[in-house]
Amino acid sequence: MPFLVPEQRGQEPLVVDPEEARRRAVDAGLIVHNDHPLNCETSVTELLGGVFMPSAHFYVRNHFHIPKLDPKSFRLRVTGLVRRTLGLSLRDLDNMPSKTLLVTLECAGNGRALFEPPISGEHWELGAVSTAEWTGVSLPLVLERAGALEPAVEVVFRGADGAGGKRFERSLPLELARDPDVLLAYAMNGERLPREHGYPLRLIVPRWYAMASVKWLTEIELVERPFHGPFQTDKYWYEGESSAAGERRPVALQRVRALIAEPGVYEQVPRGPLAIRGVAWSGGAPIARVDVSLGDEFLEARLIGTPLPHAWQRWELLTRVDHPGRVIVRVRATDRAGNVQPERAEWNAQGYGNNAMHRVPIRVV
Ligand SMILES: Nc1nc2c(c(=O)[nH]1)N[C@H]1C(S)=C(S)[C@@H](COP(=O)(O)O)O[C@H]1N2
Ligand SMILES: [Mo]
Repeated sequence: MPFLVPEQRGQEPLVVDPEEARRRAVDAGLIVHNDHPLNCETSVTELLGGVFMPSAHFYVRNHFHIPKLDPKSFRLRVTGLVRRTLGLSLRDLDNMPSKTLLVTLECAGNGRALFEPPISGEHWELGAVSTAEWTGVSLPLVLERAGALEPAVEVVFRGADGAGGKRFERSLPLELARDPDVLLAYAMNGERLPREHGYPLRLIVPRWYAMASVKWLTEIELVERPFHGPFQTDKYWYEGESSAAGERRPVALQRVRALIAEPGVYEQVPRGPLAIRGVAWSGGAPIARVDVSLGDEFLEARLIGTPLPHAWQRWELLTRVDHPGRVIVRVRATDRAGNVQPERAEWNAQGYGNNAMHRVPIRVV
């Protein structure tokens, strides 16, 4: 697929120079899977910075080139079944009450590379997940201002990115769009959104897999029928599972999951005290417990800090290893709704929701 250089104008949006975007990702130490469009993940050992991930280290998942939107002419259009059609400038949004939330985004394909038999699609290992502090306007405020009309059942969110007549667009049922924690975010970690992450405006849908969090958001349309765009109808379904007998289920909330950030894969650790640390999250409910095993039995890890409703939970286990040799460290998270991470996630044809227990082999010396 040919890409547009920034100077080209026409039907397709202006785009960020892909080479420049790739260089920025490489310089930040991201693992690049694809540069046209840019797709890159964080190394798992880096997930354990502070509570949030510096924006330059946050994974990037794009389906098209990065559109280059002009902040001066930018308008968020709110159309369809509304009493008043709106065209909100960035200043209009800045002048509305703002809300800041820590939210973990995870790509539904995170862990796809670990499914057996292998699945085509972006080969994410485990770093297509991160947490940031997002600031913006609560979506219901804008919906109220526009005034939803009675027959509306869904809200469609359109991104400015696309190619060949296809755009990235997804919908949410109107009741979900009325959740005050769904944000029209213009800032990430206290600064304007980087271009990669949706500048100047993106949706943030807490606790959902991140395909719902539409970047470069330029239009919101209220519609009276379920929406059927390709990113809604063809992609983001659990299908081909042996247990589901031909049924398919839409990908929605993030499944419960923990990752071990420390020690790293094949790390050599000296005999004696050993600290095992990582993060855990679930779209279903806050994390209730994290258990770690170095053999057969599981030991309960300590949860660090206050649990946040939409962001990952850091955890640690301080233990000992006294015998030299290979050890497999495994971790299993449980959320307060009782969802427990499985040993293996069920294979599905598009490779989504792989929340299998994370296993990290190490060597005790
Ligand atoms: N407009 C637009 N929004 C998008 C996408 C996209 O390609 N275009 N990708 C989605 C997917 S699949 C993911 S996982 C997240 C990634 O967000 P990030 O790149 O800020 O990490 O954005 C979502 N929003
Ligand atoms: Mo994704």
